[in-house]
Amino acid sequence: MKKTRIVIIGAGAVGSTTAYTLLLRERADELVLIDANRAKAVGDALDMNHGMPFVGRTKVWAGSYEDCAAADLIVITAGAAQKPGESRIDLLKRNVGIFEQIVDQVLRFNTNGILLIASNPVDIMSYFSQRRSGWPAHRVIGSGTLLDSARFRYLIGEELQLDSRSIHAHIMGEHGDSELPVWSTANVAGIRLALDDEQQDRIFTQTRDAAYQIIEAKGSTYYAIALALDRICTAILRDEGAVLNVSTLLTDYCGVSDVYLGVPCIVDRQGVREVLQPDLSEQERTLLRQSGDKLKALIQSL
Ligand code: 6V0
Repeated sequence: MKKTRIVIIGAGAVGSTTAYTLLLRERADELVLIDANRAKAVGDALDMNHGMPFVGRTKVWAGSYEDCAAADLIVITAGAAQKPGESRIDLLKRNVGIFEQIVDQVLRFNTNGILLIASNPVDIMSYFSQRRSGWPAHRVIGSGTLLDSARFRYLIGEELQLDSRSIHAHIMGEHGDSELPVWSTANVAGIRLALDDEQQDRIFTQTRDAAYQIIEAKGSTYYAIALALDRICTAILRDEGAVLNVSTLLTDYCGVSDVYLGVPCIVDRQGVREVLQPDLSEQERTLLRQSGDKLKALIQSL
């Protein structure tokens, strides 16, 4: 039996927490950590290996790009992160430079895996990685608005005193300031949510601005994104056909084309098997187009 291998490039706060989450949940046979700061990757691998008697079978090591050869999934969490007051877009130029090197290195050793991008601005970094790699878009996936949708569902759950897993609600568009809440389809058991305008505004504002609040408080966000990345990895490795709000290349989607945005997708062993188009309201379609236009303008400015 072929061993399942996940390579994580960037063993910073997000990368190492993701590795630890995958380890605890025994998602892969092999986890490889790669970082420009090799000592950090070596230290993390050692630290996690010392926990093996408590968790079991996963092999973890600090590796090199050659290890990408046998990888089923390559998760990129490397690069600059937001500082207090910075938007995700402020990271663009720095992270494009870093991604040029990383994607080229991966391509030397792997041509048929799946790239899962988390570094910000995640939609543009995913678009860039797809273009640079030349891989089919279904195999280059961004974490998109999966985390934002989880924040949204959590906050709605708190408001209605319901388990967030029973809330069906989506954030779509950019993982960032132009994202939009899809209230028109949000439901519990097929019943529309009983939330007034004030509640909706407050919940969406808190969702959209959550990262700013956490970064102000403790410097970076990593637990929830690690769980979101674990969710995507699992959907892929177990061929689940799960519907997740990941970032994917859009073609004539509510009038949006040639840009990556977070939308509901069916995710399985192929990566994004199908892009789903919910029945959005006219206002939501307009907001989605505006989100796409914003990112396209930024891509053109590169
Ligand atoms: P961090 O803790 O600074 O870690 C970044 C890591 O990348 C460091 O260990 C660096 O050494 C490493 N690195 C830098 N350049 C390279 C390179 N060329 N090759 C290999 N490794 C390199 O940042 P943190 O982990 O907090 O954030 C990483 C990225 O994830 C940032 O761009 C964040 O904005 C982004 N996030 C994305 C989220 C999402 O929902 N998609 C959520 C949270 C953070």
